[in-house]
Amino acid sequence: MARLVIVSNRVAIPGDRALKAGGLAVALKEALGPSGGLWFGWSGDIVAKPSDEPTRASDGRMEYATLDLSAEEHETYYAGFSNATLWPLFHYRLGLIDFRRAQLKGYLAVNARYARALAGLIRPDDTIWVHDYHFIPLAEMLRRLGVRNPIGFFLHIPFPAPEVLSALPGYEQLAHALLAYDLVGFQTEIDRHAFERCVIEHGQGSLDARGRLVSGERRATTGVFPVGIDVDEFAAWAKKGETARETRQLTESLTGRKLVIGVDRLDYSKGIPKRLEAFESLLSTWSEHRRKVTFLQVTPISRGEVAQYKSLRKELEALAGRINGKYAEFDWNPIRYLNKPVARPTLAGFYRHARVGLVTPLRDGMNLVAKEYVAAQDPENPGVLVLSHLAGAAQELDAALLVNPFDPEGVAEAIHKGLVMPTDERRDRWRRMRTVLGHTTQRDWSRRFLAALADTRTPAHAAA
Ligand code: GDG
Repeated sequence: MARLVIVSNRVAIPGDRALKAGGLAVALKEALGPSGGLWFGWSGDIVAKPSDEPTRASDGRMEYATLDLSAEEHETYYAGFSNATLWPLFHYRLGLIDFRRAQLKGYLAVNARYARALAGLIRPDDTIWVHDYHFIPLAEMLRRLGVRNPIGFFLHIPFPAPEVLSALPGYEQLAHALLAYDLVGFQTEIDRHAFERCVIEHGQGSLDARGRLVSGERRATTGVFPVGIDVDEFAAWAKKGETARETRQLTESLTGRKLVIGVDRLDYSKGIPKRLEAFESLLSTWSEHRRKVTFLQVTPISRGEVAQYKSLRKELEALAGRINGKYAEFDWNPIRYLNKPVARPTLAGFYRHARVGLVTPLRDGMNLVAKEYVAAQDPENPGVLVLSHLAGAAQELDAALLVNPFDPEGVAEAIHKGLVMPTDERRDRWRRMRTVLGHTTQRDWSRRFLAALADTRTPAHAAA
């Protein structure tokens, strides 16, 4: 069987605890673990003189090959261009972009270094699957080094509309670089269509009779592959987690109050400040919920070295403090704001106990928390998902209470509706969502992507 080579910024080497709170690592590890293969990316270490020779490791099933970064590479490629330009741009936050030419140069240089190291590891029958915005130019660079293997790319985050992408200096090269992949996959049809429009409207390529994007020698197929979760495993964790020590401690501490839960990496795309405002609006408009509801927001620190993330952290601390100051009583605090990560099986137990799951990103590729919350519910007494219509997950989970995350009063109204919703309606909405989740599990996601990638090399497909 052909070997699968995965490329992603961080590699989930066994025992690496730093990676637990992130959608990409979660999606890849569980979906691709059983098939084995080679996982290539950054080690997570910053060193004075990084070697161009990857460090190898193996756990018997998967092999791992990692490179270190220099402080300058980390600053330009990772914190700079990837996370202070591409991330805000692709999440439609033009005002947060901090573009610098030196960062773009560093991004291209790291991609070139990775391509050289990876080319040395590739076997003729390998299939290469590259993940996310850190590696947009990687296939183009691998092709220049003579790599002819099938190479697929999956974007975990949204792809912006052409009008937004064009704010990026040099956006034409970036869009064109994606055409060097055989298959470019997106979370939703909205993202796939935005990419197609970018390529066509900015003159980078055109559609052929098979719907591929063509430019000179390049022929890229595009597709939609919504990331899913392992629903049964998550449901089993949640059931077990119901009686786990931490869940018992949580429920005892609530003394009969209803729980509203939010779980997100500390990231401005997740809309956490607006969500806290929404909870404040709930307490001010529906005073019957005061003392009766507790909001638990679990927010592990993420990308703490990037300026915009530091200021968000301060903003959230001030906001949670202010709202608690305004409404707390000696025996009740409306908001419990945690910066610590919580173990996944424990999270599952917490989700199951929460009457309302609040998932209100301002823009999100998919959002796995929304799916995990649904999977974790008790079928007889399920909670209510309040979901931003700007999350990719809303394309599938349309039986949630869909909200506009920029409208705290609207979100407050949905929380209220969730808190008072009759059991029949909760069950009905939950069943519809649970059915959808069963159609796009994590394993289906990788299987469908890899089958589509293999398909791009069949003679029928290759003939234009
Ligand atoms: C990117 C895209 C897309 C969170 N807190 C803790 C914790 N988590 C876990 C959640 C979930 C994952 O992290 C977060 O996944 P999301 O999908 O919500 O978000 P991103 O990290 O931004 O992921 C996103 C995803 O890639 C996959 O394609 O859905 O749109 O932005 O699994 O449970 N896990 C633990 N403790 C925590 O405190 N253990």
